[in-house]
Amino acid sequence: MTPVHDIYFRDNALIPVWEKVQRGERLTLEDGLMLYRSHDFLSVGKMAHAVQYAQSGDAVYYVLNRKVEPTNICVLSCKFCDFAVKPHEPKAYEMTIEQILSVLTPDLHEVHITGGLHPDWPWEYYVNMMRDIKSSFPSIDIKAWTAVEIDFFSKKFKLSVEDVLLQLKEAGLRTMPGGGAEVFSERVRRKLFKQKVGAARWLGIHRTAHKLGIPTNATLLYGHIETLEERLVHMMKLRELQDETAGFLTFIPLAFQPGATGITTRFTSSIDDLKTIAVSRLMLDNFPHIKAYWVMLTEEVASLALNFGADDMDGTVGEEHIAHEAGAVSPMQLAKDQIMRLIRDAGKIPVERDIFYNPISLSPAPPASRPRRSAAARPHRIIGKIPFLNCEPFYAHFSSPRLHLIPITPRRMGVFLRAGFVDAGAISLMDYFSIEKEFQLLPYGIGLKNKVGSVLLFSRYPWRELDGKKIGITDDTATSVQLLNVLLSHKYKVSAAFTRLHPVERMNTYPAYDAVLLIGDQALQRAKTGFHDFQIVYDLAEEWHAWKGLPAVLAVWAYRSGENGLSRIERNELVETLETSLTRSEASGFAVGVHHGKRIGLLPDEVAEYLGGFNFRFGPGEESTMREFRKHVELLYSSTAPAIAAEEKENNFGPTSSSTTLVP
Ligand code: V47
Repeated sequence: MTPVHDIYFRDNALIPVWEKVQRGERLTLEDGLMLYRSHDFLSVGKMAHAVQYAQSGDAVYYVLNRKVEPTNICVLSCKFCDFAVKPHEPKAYEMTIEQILSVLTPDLHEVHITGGLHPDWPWEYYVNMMRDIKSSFPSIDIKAWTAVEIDFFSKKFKLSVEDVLLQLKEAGLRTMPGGGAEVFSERVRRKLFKQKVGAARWLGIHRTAHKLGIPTNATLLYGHIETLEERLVHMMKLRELQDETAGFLTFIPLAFQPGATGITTRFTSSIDDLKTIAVSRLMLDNFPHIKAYWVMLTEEVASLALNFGADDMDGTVGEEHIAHEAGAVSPMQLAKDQIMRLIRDAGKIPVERDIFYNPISLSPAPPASRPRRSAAARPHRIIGKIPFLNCEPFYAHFSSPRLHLIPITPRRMGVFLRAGFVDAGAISLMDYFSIEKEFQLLPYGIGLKNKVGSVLLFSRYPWRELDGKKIGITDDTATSVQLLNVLLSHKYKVSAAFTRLHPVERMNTYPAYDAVLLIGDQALQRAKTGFHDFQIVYDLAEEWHAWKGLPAVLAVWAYRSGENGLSRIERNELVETLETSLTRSEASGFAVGVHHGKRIGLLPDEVAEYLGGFNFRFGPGEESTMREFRKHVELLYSSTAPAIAAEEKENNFGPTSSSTTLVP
């Protein structure tokens, strides 16, 4: 897939909007209207696709999931809803927890639970449901309860929203779906769903969830009586909350299925569907993902949407009732193979994910029926893309028909390279040490000249007082953890207990720790916003540099060699692509990172200063560091082999790994 940087506009009025997007400037309501009203809808799609490509490369995410609607009995009577019924109606149903468990299977990674607001069920039913699912199916993560349901629980059971969420979280809830938002317009609410929560309450509940470490999704129900302005105001309200909390994972435009409501008799047009995907990708510049929900869009439009800004296909779903009661023409469920086919048809790479969008497996190969090709003629090579600002210069102008970019966190890169899912990438130095026999180095990587604020230890104590203390460590990369380990053990001669931070815990305030190690974007964000209880901030690159007189090295570029590895032509193509991207990024004064910087709250000057502090091209200094660092790590390994082995074991594909204690 070629990135769309140059667009030939048929509607010149779009050009200033495109220039704004390229400069990383935020779009206004008027810009949104211009995008919606333009006749040049293919250019709007190309703009959105370029933004999507810059964020998620060629990846399109799907999850093996099952939708469960425990009941259709609902105390509300929203005019647009064909799903809800009253208890006496023949179609009314209620599922017991046993019935819910009976539709789940261990191969799933997510269950999506939402349904009617039942008048009689007790609070224990909901909490026990979470607990029983988690204990019966540890590999299934739970996405459950819309803000409307949380509001209902809070009022009915006289608990604060915070208590409701905390009890559900404690019982196993991981994320919340985005339903119930409808359109944030009082006018529409009064007409179609006047008993339901309004914008302020919906947003307030999601804000609370985010603060408690529960990421959530957001939806927009469009294609009924709302105006384009109302759709855009809705997006802008979500964007505002996302600026504050960064807790939204994905945005899902839901195409209204007319059913028998009489509100409208028409399904939304495919053009409106694709425009809404594209406009939301462009307006919601701080949302990581946009979902093409095939259940409401149909398979065909969902597949098209993957070239109009969407990078998320939801999942296999199982049974779905809300849209199908309203006449949705899509199948009730999609098999994994069919989802992968729809993604490949769009020219993208299917990436199976867990509930937090961590990749579980990649399927780059063409369908099995195709004849085998030699390694040299492989149609795809997968290049891992570390989704941190400090790696942006490698990918900002990455353009190659055969080299496909897939975002992979540093922590998973080693695993994916080892498993053969990925052919090359910037890999954590520690991971490289464990796979170096099958991989070759390229003269690129992430080296830190001195102090750049990319690997930070936020501490309540000075170095020497950290002896015996508890340190929460990033689950992002092994190298920064071992760098900390080396500094503690060999420079300061102290020993602390490391506990891996749970991914959800990252949003919290970490009261249980004496110090916390964060890297990359997270370290940057925390350094900027401040971390109340951690008064001291140590920059580990600065510490290493002051100690050794050498740059710190976090990651190295490596590619698979040997029989299944990159051919010489492919290797050269990769080097050329990286070199071009780096050169252009440097020449632009690292303007390439502005967009990414914006997403994590950095100004353009701060981005340029930050990126200017790295060595992306490696020379003798980095090589010396690699040798020196290896010596220190070998010394650590020889004294702490069992603890490190435990960490390696945890480095698997599981959905949510529990924390492991490492003793340096
Ligand atoms: O809130 C109800 C909508 C939502 C109709 O978070 C209808 O990953 C279309 O929120 N036509 C529930 N939509 C579904 C939902 C959802 C779906 C998939 C993924 C996620 C996620 C969330 O469905 C309701 C309402 O807005 N809805 N009736 C209808 N006739």
